[in-house]
Amino acid sequence: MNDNQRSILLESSSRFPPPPGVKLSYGTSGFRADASVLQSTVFRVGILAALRSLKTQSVIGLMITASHNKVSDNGVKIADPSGGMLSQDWEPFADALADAPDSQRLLQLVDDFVKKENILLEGAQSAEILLGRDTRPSGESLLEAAKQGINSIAGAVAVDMGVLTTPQLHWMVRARNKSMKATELEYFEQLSNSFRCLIDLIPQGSAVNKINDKLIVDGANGVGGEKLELLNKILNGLDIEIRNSGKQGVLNEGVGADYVQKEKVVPCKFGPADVGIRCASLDGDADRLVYFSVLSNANNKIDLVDGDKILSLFALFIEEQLNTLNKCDRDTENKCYWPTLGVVQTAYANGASTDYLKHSGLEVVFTKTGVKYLHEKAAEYDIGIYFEANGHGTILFSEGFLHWLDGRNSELASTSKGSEQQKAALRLLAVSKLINQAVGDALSGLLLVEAILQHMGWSIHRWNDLYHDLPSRQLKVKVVDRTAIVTENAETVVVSPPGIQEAIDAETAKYPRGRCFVRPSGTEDVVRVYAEAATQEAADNLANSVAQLMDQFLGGGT
Ligand code: NG1
Ligand code: ZN
Repeated sequence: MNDNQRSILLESSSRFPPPPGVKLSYGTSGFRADASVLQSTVFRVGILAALRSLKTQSVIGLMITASHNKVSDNGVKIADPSGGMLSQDWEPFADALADAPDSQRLLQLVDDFVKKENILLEGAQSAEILLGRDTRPSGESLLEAAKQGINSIAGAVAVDMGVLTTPQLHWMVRARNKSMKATELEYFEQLSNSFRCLIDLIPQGSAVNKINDKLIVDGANGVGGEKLELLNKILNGLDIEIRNSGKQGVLNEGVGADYVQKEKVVPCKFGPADVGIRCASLDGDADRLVYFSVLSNANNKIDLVDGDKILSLFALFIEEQLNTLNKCDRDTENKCYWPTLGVVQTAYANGASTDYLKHSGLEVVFTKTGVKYLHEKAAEYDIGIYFEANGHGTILFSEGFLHWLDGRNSELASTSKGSEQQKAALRLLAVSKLINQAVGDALSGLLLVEAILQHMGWSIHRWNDLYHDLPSRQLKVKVVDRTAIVTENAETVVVSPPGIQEAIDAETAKYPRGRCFVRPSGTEDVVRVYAEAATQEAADNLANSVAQLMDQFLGGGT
């Protein structure tokens, strides 16, 4: 590092001293904390993003959001060149940078790291970072801190893309690195064109009951509602009413996908007048989506249609199209190609969904919680479908399969244009364009759900009847040090501290169809307890008694 670069870094970092006593780690979804302590962290992530762009010689993304957390929190995460999450082998450097106690130590870390990674500084190469933020009031000044971090690395340029959903920013990074246009307009056009394509391919005779034509969307008072309003203007074929779009009401307070999924009650501004209507809820940065319908005579209770059921709907549709496409007759026998198809879940997936998917003949695999793990696993298949129960997920198509599919479609277009086989090929191609290949995206997921429901002629109730969820309960427990819990086997087994797993097993064994696991959250300072059992009361009891065990073993926090 030359003297000039050294003095720029020293000078700029001295303007962003780390708050004393705050130690952060790059968790399931970047750094998250109360917004008031994040200036220094975000500045340093700006430096990290610039180095990542120099190293990969690609466009990198930096998103400022704390998703479903309360409005006073914020966070920052990096989008890698593919549009996915930051490569895991850079996470320890991210942690070290964030926790460097002063400018000198920060400088030393950067110096050592660029040597180790052979990154050329001093402006010999250029770097470009796309910046986005959600609607949180703290976003603007944090974005400024990120810019200053980026600008303190010679040759790095920050491009402010404004207020975006998290998946929009990831999509833009991916598009830019494929030399495609990457504005919001292009994003909206890709979604609306591929949605239209799926609607135009709906078989004659599929008709959703008139009453179910309308969809009401809860925008979590965040960026998703705002963007859906824009997208809705260029869509046709959907009747969408948007509530909690952020003009009044507080972000994520009594609204949003996380609230609806965890509490299983209606969000604000929904109530008895909505009984029977198809409803959906986005989270604060619009990378999660759940559906629900309001139950009659049941105080704000809902029938939840969660990420597991969205996954099941997508998997059914994809399988149906593959079967149609590969309906071999004598002429085409040698043209059949069965892509590998895998479904990826976490331990939070409802046990009934896993049973359903397996009975449908699908390959189901499990990973640790956190999109980065699910995404990585799904990418091992020609078609990988992943979802967290909380509504975060997408479908990944391998380049090889898409290449084959494109060729097969052209062939069918010349030999049997308009045949069922060709339509199936076109549908799969449209799905690959509609669904966000970079990361889970509530807006594109919503359009795919809507297109499939219309294709099947299904109401939300018919969809929800695919299988019946086992009753479950999730609790958060404050403990002195959540990192004391160490897990294995996709987080289903606690290996340390000793004795905990045995105690959980003994509790679980008391309940028919009981299943329970605990893990430290990657985004909040809590231990999460998940329990499932044959009845709601049993699931509640199991969760409560395991929460007490956490207290006993780990000591209650403040
Ligand atoms: P943590 O806080 O690590 O449980 C939560 C979600 C994850 C994921 C991340 C990122 C649950 C139980 N956990 O992680 O699935 O979505 O947030 O937003 O929903
Ligand atoms: Zn989110």
